[in-house]
Amino acid sequence: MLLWIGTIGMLLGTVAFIGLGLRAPAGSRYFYVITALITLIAFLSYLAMATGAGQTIVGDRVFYYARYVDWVFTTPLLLLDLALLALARPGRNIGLIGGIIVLDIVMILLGLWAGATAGGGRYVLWFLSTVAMVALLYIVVTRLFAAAESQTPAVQSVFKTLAVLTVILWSLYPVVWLVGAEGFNAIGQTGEVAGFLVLDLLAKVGFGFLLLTNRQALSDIAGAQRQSASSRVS
Ligand code: RET
Repeated sequence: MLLWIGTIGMLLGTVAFIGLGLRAPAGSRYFYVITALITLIAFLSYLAMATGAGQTIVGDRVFYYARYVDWVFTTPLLLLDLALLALARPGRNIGLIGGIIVLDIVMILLGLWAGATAGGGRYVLWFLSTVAMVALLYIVVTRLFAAAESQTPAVQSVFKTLAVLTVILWSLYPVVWLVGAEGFNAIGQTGEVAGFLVLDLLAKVGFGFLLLTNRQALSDIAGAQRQSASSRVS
């Protein structure tokens, strides 16, 4: 039931983002494509889990590995949205963007490995994954916040809202993991599914709405890019 709510929520998000994208401010359509892709991937992952696929038995619990397939693609795309908002010249910051994304993929893969492990060693892997998360959120808060200072007020404001939302929501994932079935099992399998459901809907659909309904910020970015492209030509 909860997994079906996730499936429908992600589908509605995808349809809404595509609809908004049809009326996107000129030159900003890529934000709509990236964000709709995030909810589309999550829709497929929730559909797999709701229909009984994407799961296996580890020890005495069900392990939904489909989540990690979703996250390994969608978390880099969320970070890409943030980086493209903060950085006036993303092309000149490939190292920074790549570094954040590599840390993110390491975080998800260590989490997948932790979840697939039955013994106590999974807590070591959980810890290493959390270290990667703290490092990547630290870079977002320092480097991307500093870079965003040179953007227009509308872009700065939406970037700050989304970055704070990201830091808060992402920090709760390892907590749900730890109290859920993968960890100490204090809230049980259902509690864990519910916890990740709320976080996934806020971090993907909530995030997407805040970003894609902010037409002023998106047209500022598209305008600035047109200007820097024409100044390079002349
Ligand atoms: C795991 C467990 C191991 C420790 C850590 C985790 C972090 C997961 C995160 C997931 C974010 C997912 C999002 C999905 C879609 O919106 C793998 C749970 C640190 C941060 C944002």
